Amino acid sequence: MDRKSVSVIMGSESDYDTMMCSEKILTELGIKHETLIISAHRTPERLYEYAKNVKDRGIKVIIAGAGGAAHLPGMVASLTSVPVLGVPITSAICGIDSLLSIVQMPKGTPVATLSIGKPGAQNAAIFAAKILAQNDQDVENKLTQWIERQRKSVKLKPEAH
Ligand code: RP5
Repeated sequence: MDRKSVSVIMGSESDYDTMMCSEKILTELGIKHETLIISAHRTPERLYEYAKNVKDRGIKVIIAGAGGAAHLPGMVASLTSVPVLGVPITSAICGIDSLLSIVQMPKGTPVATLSIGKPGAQNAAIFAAKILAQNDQDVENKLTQWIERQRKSVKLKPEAH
């Protein structure tokens, strides 16, 4: 499939160090994706245009990273039926603000919220792959192989023993 199926968005270029962890896993799984900076409070028009068109462009899952007040994932989710996976970016208060902001969406506009920082960005990509795998055998196969490699990488004992 040539079309990009996952959109990775973030509120600032400063989020990219975290969000590149999503990109890395999507690439490993052969999932075509795009990466964009969309600030909910600095570029609201860009946010609106993006969210209104994202489904028509064939995007199946959105991974949205944001820090601080972190309203990007929720705002995008309010404008599209494409599922949004939120990644709280580490902030001045360790990302607790970002986590609570994203996870505490009021009823009616859900954002599936991952853990803070790079582990969350990685898991968001794996979760996106699991969603896509429901209708894509190639993604299912690559994901199964990826999980198997992860399983094999865990040693039984620490190196020193
Ligand atoms: C949020 O504010 C971004 O998602 C970022 O995590 C945070 C800080 O942005 P910068 O001041 O680094 O641009 O909008």
